[in-house]
Amino acid sequence: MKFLFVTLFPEQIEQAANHSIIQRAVNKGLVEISCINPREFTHDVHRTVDDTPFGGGAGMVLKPEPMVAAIRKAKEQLPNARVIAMCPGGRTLKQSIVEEYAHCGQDFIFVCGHYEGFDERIFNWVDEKLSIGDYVLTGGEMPALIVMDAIARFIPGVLGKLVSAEEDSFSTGLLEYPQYTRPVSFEGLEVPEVLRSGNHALIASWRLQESLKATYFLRPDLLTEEQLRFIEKPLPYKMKKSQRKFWEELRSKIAAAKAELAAQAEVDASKELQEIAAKEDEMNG
Ligand code: 4G0
Repeated sequence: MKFLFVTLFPEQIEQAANHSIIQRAVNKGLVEISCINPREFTHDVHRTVDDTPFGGGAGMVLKPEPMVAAIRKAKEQLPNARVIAMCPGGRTLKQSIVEEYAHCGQDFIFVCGHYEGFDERIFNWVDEKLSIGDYVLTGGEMPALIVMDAIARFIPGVLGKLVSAEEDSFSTGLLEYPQYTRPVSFEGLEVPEVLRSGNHALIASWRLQESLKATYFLRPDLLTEEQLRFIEKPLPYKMKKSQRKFWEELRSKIAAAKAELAAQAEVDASKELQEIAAKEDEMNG
């Protein structure tokens, strides 16, 4: 898969491409990375790429002529590419978008901006605006590199043989379950017994329960209606015995975790009261 970056700072891209997994992918010929610098398409002595905004306001705006000339050149080189402009106001990236990109069979042109953004007219040469999250950075290069990295993981051969991006927790739509490696006991903290049992069905069930539990507490917005209903409401009657056991176990896990959180909150509150009392004593001599 080919990735072309339209950027005023190609060194930033080249530097990132010379590291670990992405570099290996490039060396294996699985990924091709190149850059086009809009500054090469300026004609004045100062090689001007930006200017002050019409209507006033702080900051500079990227001029349309060099940007569009660079995008045109990029499209000549990758005629089958999707042209994506990295902007804070774009559609927010998530794993399902990454998967769609990875499987669409197209190459990618990332248009990276700086300053206060692009002249609006360049978007006539762009397929979509994309953001990696609700924050503003000094340039679109890091966001574009993040998008490339996320896509590249899906190209067969980029990750190790035994790892598959398709099996990522996020591709299941849930948060990841806890992982452990040797030693079995570390500073008094034990690896859960079930993971050492060798019972693969039990392990799979434990992992799914842990993923569901973590998602329920931290990102309930990721759960489907059905998953939420199963977790929160008493179980419906028609269900296989093993299935019923799974959800009952999960519900009791969640109840235990909730009780632990509540107990901790109580401890924290009483600590705080003690501290306030101690400070008052101090003040009153
Ligand atoms: C375009 C993307 C590009 C417009 C780019 C800034 C964050 C992201 C840039 C602006 C970026 C992101 C309007 C400030 C360059 N920062 N969240 N900075 N404006 O993906």
